[in-house]
Amino acid sequence: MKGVIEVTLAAAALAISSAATASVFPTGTYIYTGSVRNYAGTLLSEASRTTIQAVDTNGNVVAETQVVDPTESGHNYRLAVPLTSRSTSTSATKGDSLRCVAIQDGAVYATTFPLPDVGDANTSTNCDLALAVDSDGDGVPDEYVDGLAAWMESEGLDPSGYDASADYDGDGSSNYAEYAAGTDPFDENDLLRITAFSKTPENEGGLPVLSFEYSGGRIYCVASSTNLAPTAGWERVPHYYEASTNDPHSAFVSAQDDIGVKTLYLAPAAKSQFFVIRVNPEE
Ligand SMILES: [Ca+2]
Ligand SMILES: [Ca+2]
Ligand SMILES: [Ca+2]
Repeated sequence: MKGVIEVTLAAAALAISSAATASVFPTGTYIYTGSVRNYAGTLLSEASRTTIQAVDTNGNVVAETQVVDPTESGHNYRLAVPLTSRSTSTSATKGDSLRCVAIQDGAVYATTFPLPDVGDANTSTNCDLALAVDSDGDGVPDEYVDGLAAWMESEGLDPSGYDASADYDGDGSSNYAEYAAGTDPFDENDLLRITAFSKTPENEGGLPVLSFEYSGGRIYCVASSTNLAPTAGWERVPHYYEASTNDPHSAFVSAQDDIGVKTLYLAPAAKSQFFVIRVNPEE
């Protein structure tokens, strides 16, 4: 019997040691709740067969729920994100940036939504969502295209022939990219781009600094490459810093209806690097 007890203790010690090495432990949940409406403003019910997901900046689905019949307060979804001491592919941690993806009968809605940053464990936040319909599956909502009709006519284009892959103003940013970035597809001076680039003095770290104009309700990240060859691999820069703080951020999430110029400080990873700015990254 003594031998059996010793084996059991050894196994328990091993389990504790491997958990300590991984350093990930559950800390609770963070709840997003609110109303999901269609583009016309109608509250969705369980019959809509709509799934709401919380997706992290690496594209991992960390939580998922079904839209239900609205409660008296008008809430029809409740998304519980599992929290752990640090983020994993199936959990988040306080301060993480997540976005919401909506799926109806297997079809992904055209619009994704930045969710408010993950807050304290076992608290909740309200987040109302308005879904857009994309009948032709090109990633651009019908309602957005409808809103362009008058402009297209004035440009001599057939409003029924909107082409997401075309570049109506010839600024190098496709119509889809202009929709995603919230820029004007008929203004060649309006597109998502780095508008200023410099380095801090060497005695302040020699950090690359870039600025860009942002639109509301979007997630932005930076990717870098050591060369500009067509085969260049663009790797997402894992963190940036705000001018006033040393806190690392993995993505910049703009508030709904906000626009402005954002300046990011980056940690250099190579002697020579090229940078691009990306909006609503899938990964
Ligand atoms: Ca479309
Ligand atoms: Ca364009
Ligand atoms: Ca443009």
